Amino acid sequence: MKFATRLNSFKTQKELFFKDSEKQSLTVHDYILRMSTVKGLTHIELNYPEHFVGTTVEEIQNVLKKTNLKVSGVALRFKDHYTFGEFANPDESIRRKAISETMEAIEMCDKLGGDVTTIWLANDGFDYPFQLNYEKALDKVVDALKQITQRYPDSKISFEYKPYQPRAFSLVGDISTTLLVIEEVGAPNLGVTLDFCHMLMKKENPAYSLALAGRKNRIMGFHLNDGYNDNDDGLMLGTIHLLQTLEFIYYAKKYNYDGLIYFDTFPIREDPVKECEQNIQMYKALDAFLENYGLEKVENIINEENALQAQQLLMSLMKEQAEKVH
Ligand SMILES: [Mn+2]
Repeated sequence: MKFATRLNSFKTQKELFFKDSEKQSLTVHDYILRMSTVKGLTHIELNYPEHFVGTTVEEIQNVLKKTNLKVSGVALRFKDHYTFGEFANPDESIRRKAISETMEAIEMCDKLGGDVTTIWLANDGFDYPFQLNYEKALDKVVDALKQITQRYPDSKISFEYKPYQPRAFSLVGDISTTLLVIEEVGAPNLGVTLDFCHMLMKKENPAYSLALAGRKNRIMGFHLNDGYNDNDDGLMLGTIHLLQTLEFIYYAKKYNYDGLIYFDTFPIREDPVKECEQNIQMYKALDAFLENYGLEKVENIINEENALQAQQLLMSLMKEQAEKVH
């Protein structure tokens, strides 16, 4: 299994890892070295352009050589000029800048040996009724994605949807709209990244969203975490929605997902190294439970369409863990 997590999580709790004298001048390289102390972490994901400011691809490669970590991919972080949108920005020059920044990110991803470039359009959306021409905006997003996917047909490009924040409504904010856009773009190298908190925010059942993406053969990335539904809380895996997390992992196995498992969590008061290790442990424990229980047995339960039996799965999980303790 391939596990990655957020580099920016490793900027907190500095005193646990860095010396006082180092704290003033920390760079992406220092954070990568800190990430390399996480047991079980195999990959890192870098934000573009954020993590490439003041460094080069060669320097990042040199730091990675000192560790056992590889680059999983690059994620777009549109900042500064993009308050009014990225691919649907009303100003054509800013829109073009968003498209060219995405292309640069894909090239960086390829140079670093990454697998997937992830696009999250933070600002393409609206806050008020009568504020946006929906069809025109969607046309612009589809057109941008067509340009990008056609220019890099051998690179995997994934769309991460989020229903709101920072906008009141995202233009592409749920699984169905994402799959609609992907179908309109019509490129085989475009897929979807499923973020657990984003799905909860939209009141989607995460495993159902995964099944829909799987039905269209568009699963490209997972961002796992947990939260209290209406906010992008970025809590530890399985802490709030344990059974839905178990169901999500079951469907990941059913669709033979072998891509990256990225923990999009925000440890602020926790040691980020231990927090990440615990996310990996949790994923592996839930995965191992499903293996031991038997995927066929789980499928039989699903086919029974019986809620009482489904609840027994949770009882079995608790029992197995309790037996391990004794
Ligand atoms: Mn995410």
